Amino acid sequence: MTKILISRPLPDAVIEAARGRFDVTLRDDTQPMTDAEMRDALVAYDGILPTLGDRFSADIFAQVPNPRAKILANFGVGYNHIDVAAAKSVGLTVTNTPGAVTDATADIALTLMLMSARRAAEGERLVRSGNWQGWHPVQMLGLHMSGKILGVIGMGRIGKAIARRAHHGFGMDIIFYNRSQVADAEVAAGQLDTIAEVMKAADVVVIAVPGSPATHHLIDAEALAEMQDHAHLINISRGDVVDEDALISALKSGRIGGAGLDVYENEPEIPAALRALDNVTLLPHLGTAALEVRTDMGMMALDNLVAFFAGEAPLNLV
Ligand code: 8YV
Repeated sequence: MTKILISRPLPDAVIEAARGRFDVTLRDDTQPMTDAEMRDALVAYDGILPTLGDRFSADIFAQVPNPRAKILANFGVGYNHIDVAAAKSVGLTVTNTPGAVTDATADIALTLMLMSARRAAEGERLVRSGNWQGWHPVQMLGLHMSGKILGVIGMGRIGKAIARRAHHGFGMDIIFYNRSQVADAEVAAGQLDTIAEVMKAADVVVIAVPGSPATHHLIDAEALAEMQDHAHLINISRGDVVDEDALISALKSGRIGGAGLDVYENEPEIPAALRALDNVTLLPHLGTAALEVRTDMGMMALDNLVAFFAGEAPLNLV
């Protein structure tokens, strides 16, 4: 029977379905795999279902040039933790789980947009502190989000789902930057030529590009400097797409209105300087954290494994 390693505990339904198809080893640890575990897994299993944080780097593959494993069926759409070119060079196929994550990730973007614009986390901290003195007309005034301009950086599946929600739910006008021309943005939306133009014009900017070496620090000090001083930056993609130090400076100096983050440069380490700021909302990478979504992601990863071992092309090749 085909031997599969699942690198983290997953929803029961996924494990059960996996056990019906494969000889499954479940790694009962919520922490990322160590280098040694990754090397051993490549030698001992036919397929691996890894996820965020399992850093299958070029180094790992260089140390296992003839792996028994033939597929890494990633749990999650983002696969920046896998060096795909190096994986392919030693004969591995890599798949991911797009589609399954889209709506939930867009929902978290909207959560952060509202939390940041309306100072929800700061307000919650105030209530919990016991120091709230009661309502008054000019207390904790935030940015009224309805009808404002949303700038989306990266108009892929998730960017479009965010734009739909913002436009139809909050009457926001949508502008966006995308590396290639987007023929169908699904809502009325203006594609601008540069990131700088979007940063300058938007009241809220959402980052929705995939993490990769090409998007590392795509949003740097220069890009942040284009933003209006009342504007908010939201990141639901990968932490290193935004230069975290530059963002901290922009927030500290009040250069921008606020930020909402679900992802960080060195998860789970969050700089103390960021945690100390009131004008930033910090979520612990909750993008897809709902049981049915995580189940769908697991089932999609399994479908990719099943297709691969049946000799078919998996639907979600990367
Ligand atoms: C996942 C995500 O839950 O799918 C992704 O890429 O960012 C998350 O929502 C997590 O990263 C596991 O892949």
